[in-house]
Amino acid sequence: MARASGVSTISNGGDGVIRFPLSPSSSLVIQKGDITRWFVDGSTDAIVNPANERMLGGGGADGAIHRAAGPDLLQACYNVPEVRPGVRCPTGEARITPGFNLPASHVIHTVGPIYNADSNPQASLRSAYRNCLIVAKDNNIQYIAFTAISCGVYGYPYDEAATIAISTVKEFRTDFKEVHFVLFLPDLYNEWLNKANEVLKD
Ligand code: AR6
Repeated sequence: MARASGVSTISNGGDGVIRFPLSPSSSLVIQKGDITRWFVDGSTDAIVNPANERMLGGGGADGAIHRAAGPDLLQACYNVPEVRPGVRCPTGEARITPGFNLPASHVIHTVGPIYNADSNPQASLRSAYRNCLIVAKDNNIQYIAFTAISCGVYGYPYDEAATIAISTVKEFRTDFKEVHFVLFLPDLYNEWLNKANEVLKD
């Protein structure tokens, strides 16, 4: 099992589940796995969907989340008003819907930057994480789980994405009981653990 070092961590004995304290009342949890199966209490928990601006499903995690949530999620997405033709959620923003058949109670949809097409991918990625956390707070979410936004189809380099993801979560260190990263790929999981050790050491 991967081991974190450098900051105080607790493993709960699960498969690669590593916990980093963010504050006396809040933890960052990094784990391997499938985000569609993640939940904590089914009422104050949310998973983050790395969507596209249309917000009507797609491939990658977005496709998996829609399949697991069922057709009501697509209907709820249609009901999110367009801000301009074909755009329900501009890059860097976030929208919330129920989770329907998912074990988690809510889905927060966000759109990360397409790394090679965005004029400032760092700012857009930070904005995506930040707006998810703001929307979560506004909806009394206590537990939130992210994938690695933009690190699949959208081509964001893992190293830079991990630094932005973890440093943005750190800004909200007292606002949630737990912030999770549920990572499918071993390379991403290892990158996130390394960066959590670096970014959370002071
Ligand atoms: N659980 C956890 N992580 C997953 C899962 C899963 N079930 N499935 C994929 N990942 P991506 P993006 C990881 O491509 O780069 C869609 O078509 C995956 O390994 O889902 O933001 C949307 O509709 C990767 O590390 O999102 C958009 O058009 C991470 O999730 C576009 O892709 C994100 O990869 C968004 O691209």
